[in-house]
Amino acid sequence: MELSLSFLLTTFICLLLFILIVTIALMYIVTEPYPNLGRYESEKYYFNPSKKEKMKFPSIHDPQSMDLSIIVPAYNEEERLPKMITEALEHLEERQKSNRSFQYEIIVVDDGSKDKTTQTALKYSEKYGTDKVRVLTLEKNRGKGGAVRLGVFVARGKLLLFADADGASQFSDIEKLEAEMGKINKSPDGMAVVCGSRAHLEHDSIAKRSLFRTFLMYGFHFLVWFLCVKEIKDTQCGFKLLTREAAVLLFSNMHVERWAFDVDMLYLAQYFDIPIGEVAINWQEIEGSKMIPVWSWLQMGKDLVLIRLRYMLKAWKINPKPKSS
Ligand SMILES: Nc1nc2c(ncn2[C@@H]2O[C@H](COP(=O)(O)OP(=O)(O)O)[C@@H](O)[C@H]2O)c(=O)[nH]1
Ligand SMILES: *[C@@H]1O[C@H](CO)[C@@H](O)[C@H](O)[C@H]1NC(C)=O
Repeated sequence: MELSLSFLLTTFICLLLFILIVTIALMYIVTEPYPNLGRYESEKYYFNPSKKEKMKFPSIHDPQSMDLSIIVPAYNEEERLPKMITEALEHLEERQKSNRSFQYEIIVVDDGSKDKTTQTALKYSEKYGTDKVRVLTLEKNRGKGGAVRLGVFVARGKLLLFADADGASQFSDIEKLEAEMGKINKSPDGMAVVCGSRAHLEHDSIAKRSLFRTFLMYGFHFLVWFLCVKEIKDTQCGFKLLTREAAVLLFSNMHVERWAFDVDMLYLAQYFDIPIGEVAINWQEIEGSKMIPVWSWLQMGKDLVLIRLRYMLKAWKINPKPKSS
């Protein structure tokens, strides 16, 4: 009796170990160790509507040639983009008026939209010139992370901000992010990340949300904290500022192109000991979010586990010196 029990137990443990080893082996076999940083040929150009010609984008590996690049990932955003971009342009133009040497650009990345996002954005290229507004139209939908990455790779700024097209954040809050950046960016290689944060609004949103959504929210926060990112309360806010050096390193190594890309990026920032700041910003819930709650929460949970596992097992490799392509 005793013998058979211990035998059963041993068999069970062996079986578990076997399954674990097979899973890890499979993960190694099916996982690409480095992210695919390739682009289609057409994604290396932007269109100048005034001259009606295609122009080649510069590279993130070139030296910086202006102060600030705003990268706006946009997927089917013809409705929401105009308000966001107008608000941004107003703010940036105002700033340029008070300081002539301040130079900026906005890069709208159309993530393979089915609507007229590109045409909508090109109107601003025409009005403000392609030195200020450029449109990168992706051949296929990649997901927000993939869209931001390709925007980063053609940016000229010393600082890079990515901002959602829905205008949920108040654009002028960028100055809060820059102020924090000034405080934490002390290293000689100039690497730092500042995240806009909605953590201070959590109490209000709990009042408005169903119990179930609140539960999902806390579950997600716990998983992020437990598995991947300990320093930041709100990893998902679509308003983040990076130095050029940090952007090259992080976006060349980021493996996730869909929702969990923020977590991947911050996980890597922690790995490289890049200082991370978090600043409370104003936020408005905007109609038309494309998230399907339960399904995307499940997917994000799965992504978080996989991110941690793949980096831990070194199935995903990290390249500390991304070379110029
Ligand atoms: N849903 C979705 N958004 C994308 C995609 N690629 C880029 N985006 C942009 O990512 C930003 C956030 O999207 P949204 O659906 O508003 O997400 P939420 O604000 O987190 O609810 C917007 O600027 C989108 O246009 C994509 O493949 N799917
Ligand atoms: C004006 O902008 C330039 C470039 O961003 C900056 O170096 C300079 O400090 C600014 N001057 C003032 C007075 O803010």
